[in-house]
Amino acid sequence: MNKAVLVCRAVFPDIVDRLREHFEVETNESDVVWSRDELIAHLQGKVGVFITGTQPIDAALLEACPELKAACSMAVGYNNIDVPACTARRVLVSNAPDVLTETTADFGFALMMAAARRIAESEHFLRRGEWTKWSVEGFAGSDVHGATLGILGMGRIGQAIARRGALGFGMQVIYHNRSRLTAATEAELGARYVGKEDLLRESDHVVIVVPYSVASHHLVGAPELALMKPTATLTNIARGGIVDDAALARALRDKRIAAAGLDVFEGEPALHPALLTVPNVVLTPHIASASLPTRRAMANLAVDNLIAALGAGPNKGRPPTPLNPEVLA
Ligand code: 8YV
Repeated sequence: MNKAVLVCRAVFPDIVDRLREHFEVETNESDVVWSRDELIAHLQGKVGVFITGTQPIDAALLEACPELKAACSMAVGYNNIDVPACTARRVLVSNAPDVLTETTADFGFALMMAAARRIAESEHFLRRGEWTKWSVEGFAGSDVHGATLGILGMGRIGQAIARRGALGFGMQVIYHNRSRLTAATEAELGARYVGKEDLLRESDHVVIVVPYSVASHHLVGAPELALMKPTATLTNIARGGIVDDAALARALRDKRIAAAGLDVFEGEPALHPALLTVPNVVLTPHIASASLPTRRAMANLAVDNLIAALGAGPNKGRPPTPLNPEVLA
């Protein structure tokens, strides 16, 4: 009998068919968001699982699913996966880097521009039928071109945003990251390394692209917002929990900062209710990587990893983007 694998969420049928060439596949066509217990129940008898960025793959789940050998995610962020616990049980895990970098950077830039130029706020005004006359200061926001762009987190997506800012919009790019880029990369990007506090003080537009971890929880809260210029914007396309949403809603209400763009939220898909009451924030439902070609590329990469990790296909035993390649040894 073929090995059995599980696909946790509804995924492009033709991409799931690639798994059917090698395995018996259980899908979730109605796209139910399973609870942990439901996920564990569906995983019984499965050696592999296709996951997204939200299913928790941790020690307790592995304990309850002893046959599992591979968990392959279509997300680049993997804070839902306990990699050491997987390694300890010799479960191969993979994420989906690179394929979403440019699409996600496009979106981060768009969200930052929408916040700076008050696009969502003015559209809501128009839809409410409140536009009765043009006015000199109506929805006057801040400029993006020539402004100082502060990037918190300078991985692949941060660097792609830096290029857009420096090359496309003549921005001065500053960044803060756990590790500093090489001088050559800094020169190529036109980016200057600064401390976190200096970044918050100097930036006209702050964009957050750090991975979520205990260390980045509430990386930006009330004390950090207090350092920012009152004309500045804050954009978060990384993960909910990196920004203290309650503190941000207060800062937006009090005009401590001018505007924000948020694609990710603490406890999403729930939102902090105060965010819905402030007009100067653009809110989107975690869609930064959501172009059709990119979502397909992400799903295909997860499938490539799963097929190879389970010893099938042309790359058998050599998944392209493993997080714990040591389990393959
Ligand atoms: C995904 C993301 O849409 O890749 C990530 O880390 O946050 C998004 O691009 C989502 O997590 C896919 O599961």
